[in-house]
Amino acid sequence: MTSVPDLTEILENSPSNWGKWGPDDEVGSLNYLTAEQVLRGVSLIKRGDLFTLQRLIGDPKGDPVWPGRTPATKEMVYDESDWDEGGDGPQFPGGLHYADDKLEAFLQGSTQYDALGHVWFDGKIWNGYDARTTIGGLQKASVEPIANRGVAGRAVLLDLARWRGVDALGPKEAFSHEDLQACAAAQGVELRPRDILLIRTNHLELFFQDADGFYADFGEPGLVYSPELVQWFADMEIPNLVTDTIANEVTHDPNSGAALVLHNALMRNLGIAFTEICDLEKLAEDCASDGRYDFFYVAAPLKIHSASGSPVNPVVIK
Ligand code: UVW
Repeated sequence: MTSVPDLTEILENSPSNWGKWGPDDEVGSLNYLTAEQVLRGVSLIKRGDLFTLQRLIGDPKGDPVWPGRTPATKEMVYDESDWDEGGDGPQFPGGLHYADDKLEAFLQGSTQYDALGHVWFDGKIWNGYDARTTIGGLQKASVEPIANRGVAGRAVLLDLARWRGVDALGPKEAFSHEDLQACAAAQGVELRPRDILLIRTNHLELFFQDADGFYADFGEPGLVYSPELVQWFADMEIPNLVTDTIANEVTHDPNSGAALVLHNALMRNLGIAFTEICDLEKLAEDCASDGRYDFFYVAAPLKIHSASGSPVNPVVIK
């Protein structure tokens, strides 16, 4: 069995943005999305059509989650049956009845923003904070500062599945930043510095067709690590990577065998925000029909204290 190098070795000379926005920074490359960038995004609103990118939580067809996580469960606390004879529905003057329900959910178990402190190696999270600050809840680089800040700017959809002429990318299919550039060129859209990148693979379609098969030899398609790719993301000052897969990158690096290398190279080291498990289908249909792949993107995860991620329903306006 060949041994897998550890992330320390793989990313030894990888670029880092630690300290770039000061010793207390917790939002990383989202700092690139200045007011000027927000207005650049807003200027792309031409028709006023909205696209929401969140997948349904509690989808009757199933919720795709990272292996080891479980889909959210929703439970009714009160419904009309609680006011049947013998029921324990609270009695209010005037006869009010109401529905209440609660959710038990992995914060990374649906469309979500990862906190920058979500992944690490070598005992350090984003900006060099000690990984022990994650114990009992993230004291540093939780999702809270991202939620307080919000995210908005020009975004570009890179429809990798359509560009490769397939309905959906298959397991472990890798692509590079050069593929992103070629896809953009084929779509007739320019990739500019500080763009939010949305990548469509439609891979989760395979989960909805056959969930057992999807998990049997789990390996998602996605971007694959190379020093050149990481440098390209750094040079382009990409603030946010948004995809329709569970983990935004090829699960195991086909070259080294290491898991989730880009979570570390892009999120931990460069501070790029990751948004995962999006539904890009309606947006992709629209882009294919009007030929316009750039638009305004806006999102804010939920404000959850010290959390490593949070559900979100990003909105695109064309
Ligand atoms: C893991 O970190 C395992 O996955 P994700 O980023 O998809 O939440």
